[in-house]
Amino acid sequence: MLTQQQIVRYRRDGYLILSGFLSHAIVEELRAEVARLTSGAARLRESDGVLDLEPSHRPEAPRVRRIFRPHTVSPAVDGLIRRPDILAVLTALLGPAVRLHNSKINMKSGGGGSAVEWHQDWAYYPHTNDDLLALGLLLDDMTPDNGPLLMLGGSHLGPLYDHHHEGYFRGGIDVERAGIDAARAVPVHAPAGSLTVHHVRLVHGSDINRSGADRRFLLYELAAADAWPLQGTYTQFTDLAEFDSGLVVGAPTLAPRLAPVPAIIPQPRLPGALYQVQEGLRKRAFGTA
Ligand SMILES: O=C(O)CCC(=O)C(=O)O
Repeated sequence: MLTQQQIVRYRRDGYLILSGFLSHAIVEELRAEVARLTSGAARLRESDGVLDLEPSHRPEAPRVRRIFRPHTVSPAVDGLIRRPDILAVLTALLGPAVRLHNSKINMKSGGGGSAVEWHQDWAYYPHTNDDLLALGLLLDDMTPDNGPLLMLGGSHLGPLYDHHHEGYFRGGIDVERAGIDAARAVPVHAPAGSLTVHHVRLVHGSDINRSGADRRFLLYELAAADAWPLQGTYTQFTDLAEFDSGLVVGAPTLAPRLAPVPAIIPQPRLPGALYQVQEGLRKRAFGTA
């Protein structure tokens, strides 16, 4: 359960860090799932529907950048988001009905695993209201040198920044041009098993992994059930049954709640998900491997 103080802090800062929320046994179970899901990487020459590979990947030296939608291929990942203690966090922040629309595991391998350039998730998937958040589970400690998540407190209450460059949606913010003081971002330094929560409009990013060990981070993207995705964004579904099957708590609705929120259309877009889209950014805030 979240305290009233934590809820107030989330509304003010746009993020929470819940240190040591889950046990070591659960972290171990999920690490075993990561090992299972990535075990075929050595057979891949290029990314497929489940594994996104680092540019430096070679079949003889496999390097996975991201596991796409692990909740669809791992009962353990799907089950975790439905735990009563996690649902209590979600309903405290999003209301009584919550839908899971995506999940991912960012692998950030030791020795240069990819950075995530500054961005707002909202730029990728605007909805009719902004009661959306990402809930993250640290599968490894986040430390100063392994590319910890960086959160720019309060930025969820500010503007939606430009994520286009040279006529294409590139999914990243030029913080200098936007006048953002990125130096005041708070790094998540917390042990494996900790949870992070960040608001969909919060500016965040993370550097490459400069340590020798992996920094694996499981993220779930969640929405209030009455937030309806705008057409042509990164939230995709085939039909209403599939859309509603994402509900992790509460009842579905056919009545979207319309709020006066800013939006940009993440088009024209290039193929691929975040890392690939951001590769097109000419100016990068973080390093490349
Ligand atoms: O893995 C990270 O450090 C950042 C994750 C993130 O912002 C994303 O995948 O959208």
